[in-house]
Amino acid sequence: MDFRIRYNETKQIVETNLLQYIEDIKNSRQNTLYQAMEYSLTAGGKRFRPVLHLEVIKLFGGNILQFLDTACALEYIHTYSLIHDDLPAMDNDDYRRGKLTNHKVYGEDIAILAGDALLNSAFEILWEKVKSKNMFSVVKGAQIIARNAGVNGMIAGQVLDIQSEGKDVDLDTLLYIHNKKTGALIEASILSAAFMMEASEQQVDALRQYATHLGLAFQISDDILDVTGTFEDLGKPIGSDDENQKSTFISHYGVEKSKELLCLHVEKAIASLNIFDEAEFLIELAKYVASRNN
Ligand code: GRG
Repeated sequence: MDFRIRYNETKQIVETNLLQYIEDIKNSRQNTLYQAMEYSLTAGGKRFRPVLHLEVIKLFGGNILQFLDTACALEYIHTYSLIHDDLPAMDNDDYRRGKLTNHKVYGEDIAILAGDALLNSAFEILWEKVKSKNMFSVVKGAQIIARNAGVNGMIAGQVLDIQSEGKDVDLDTLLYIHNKKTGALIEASILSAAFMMEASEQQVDALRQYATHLGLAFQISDDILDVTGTFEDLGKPIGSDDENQKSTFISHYGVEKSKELLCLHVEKAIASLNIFDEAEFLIELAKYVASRNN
């Protein structure tokens, strides 16, 4: 298995299908909203969460073409969170993925609404799946996405992240912020697939462990890249965490110790998969998180 080729193939399938759920508003009265949603949906990005979701579907022998809806819903939620995170009221960023941020192109009002619309569209997609499949496993999969994106998940992490700016937070708080802000949607991408494929309790527990360590590794690498990366690779200016006085693994541990922690979480993520016979891609994905440059 060539990891890169397989990743890019799955990513390509996601990208081909990403816009179909909002085609009905293209060239309608809501064309501006469509353009703003399309702008951020097609601005690039690794498609890490939908790829992860579809790879867990494959782990259980599922047909990924039947789960493109959930995969795209996850990318919609991720894209909404980035648009809102970039707003002047939050991180006030001008660039993302090498392009101007949504509000810089469409204005703050439309950017807020484009984010809202992406979140709502994600749940329209999920409700459509729940309705058409009428299966408890699909309800459980959709529920974990709602829960982990919500008040005890990504939004909770974002709130505490904002409230911690400029403060010297303790390690517990740092871990809480990052498990929620970044980890929750990564966990939802994995566990929604596991639930929909009717994984056993033991398999769900193993994947939950994997998700926790993968999420932390992803965040630590993000913090490291904010210090050691380049504008060309990241598509945004480096040093923004420091500028926004964010609590990060770098502010807490420094670069070298953060790199050690990153390796530790990648190792633990991989070890969590030992009950599966065919988890090679997920193992490679964890290693990729440690070596990524964007
Ligand atoms: C606005 C409710 C709300 C939440 C925002 C996503 C987020 C929460 C904040 C973004 C801040 C940030 C840099 C978090 C670190 C991890 C992260 C989510 C990075 C961006 O995700 P990638 O690397 O982005 O998957 P691409 O561009 O590849 O899609």
